Amino acid sequence: MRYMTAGESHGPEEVAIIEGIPAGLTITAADINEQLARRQHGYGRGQRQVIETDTVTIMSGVRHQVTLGSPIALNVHNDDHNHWSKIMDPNSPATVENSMRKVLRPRPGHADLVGGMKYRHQADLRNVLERSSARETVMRVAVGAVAKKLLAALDIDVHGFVTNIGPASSDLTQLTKYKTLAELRAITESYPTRTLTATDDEAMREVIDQTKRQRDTVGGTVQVMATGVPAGLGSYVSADEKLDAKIARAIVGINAFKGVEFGGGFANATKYGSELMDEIYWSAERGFYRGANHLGGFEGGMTTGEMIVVRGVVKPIPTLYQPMQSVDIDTHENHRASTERSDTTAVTAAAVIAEAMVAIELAKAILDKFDTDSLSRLQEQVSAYREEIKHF
Ligand code: EPS
Repeated sequence: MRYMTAGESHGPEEVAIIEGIPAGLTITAADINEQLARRQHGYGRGQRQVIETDTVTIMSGVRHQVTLGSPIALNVHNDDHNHWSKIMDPNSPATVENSMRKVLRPRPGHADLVGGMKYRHQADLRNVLERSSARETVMRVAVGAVAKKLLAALDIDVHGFVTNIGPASSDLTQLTKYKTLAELRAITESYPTRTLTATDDEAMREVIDQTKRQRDTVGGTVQVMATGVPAGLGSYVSADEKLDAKIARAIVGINAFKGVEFGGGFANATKYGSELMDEIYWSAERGFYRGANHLGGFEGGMTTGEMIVVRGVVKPIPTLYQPMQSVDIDTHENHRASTERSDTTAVTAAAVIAEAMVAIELAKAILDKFDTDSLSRLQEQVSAYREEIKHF
């Protein structure tokens, strides 16, 4: 399975093509739209989300709600394009009138300056920011929705939520209350900050409100968990086959993500080996299993069969209403950076995007190992494999 996205933030459409999804998977636009709505709704988003109601059109690869095995093409219209149709017009040459809203004062922390240098976009850094905008993540969530449907057909569930926004952290001890991700999902999706408790939600909303009053932005941390993942996805044999490494890349590849950890993560650095390794047990019902999950479901770049636990760190959005020191790329004079409309925080959306990226990497790993032509054959193979390792 592979995919590619295209689209500029204020261009006409966002698009994606996915190749390698087996035939026979039921998928509808409603399935995808449900995930797109989750990405849009979250505390701290800005005015753009009021303009957009992200809805997908399935252009190919699905017939009568079932995948054909051919490439699946998806698109999502940018409603805001109506306000930008001249500025983003692909067909007419640049004129004074359609080159308004030029960006010449790069924002520290954004791709503006280096992207301009790299692609020689000297006339207008908008040529950089339109694609580097996190608007593109709408398509990663759409692709992730397809991946999640495939995983659900194999009894694998994936869920992302918010563990921290600025100084407000969620109470992770609450996690032990939930036996399934479905139970956890019902809770975290009920809070506007997509976190674990009403108290955490209130504290996080207060941080966001305060940040907005200060005309600043704030980052945070998100956690993704996956259950039902069989042991042995990924491989130890080569560095680029390690599935935790692929997931790490996918997480840090999300706009504004600057770090990733698995299980106990960076805190493991202060532990002794005897405190940390997940001891091995066996029962006739479960086969091999672990007494704990400090390593987040991975050993040797392979899934252990325990829950996958991944966290990603999201930096604050670099577009500030109180812009920082920058330099005009035309005059080389000191100036405040350009301001664009922006969000106070996108951490609530980031949890949904990280969930999509983990789902995509898990789906790819499954399709690397098993049949990719037909869903029913894939299901047969995965269930035979589960039986085999249970009796190892
Ligand atoms: C973004 C800037 C804002 C966000 C956008 C990401 O867009 P605009 O400049 O149009 O206000 O709203 O995110 C989305 C549009 C989205 O759908 O998530 C940026 O610079 O990254």
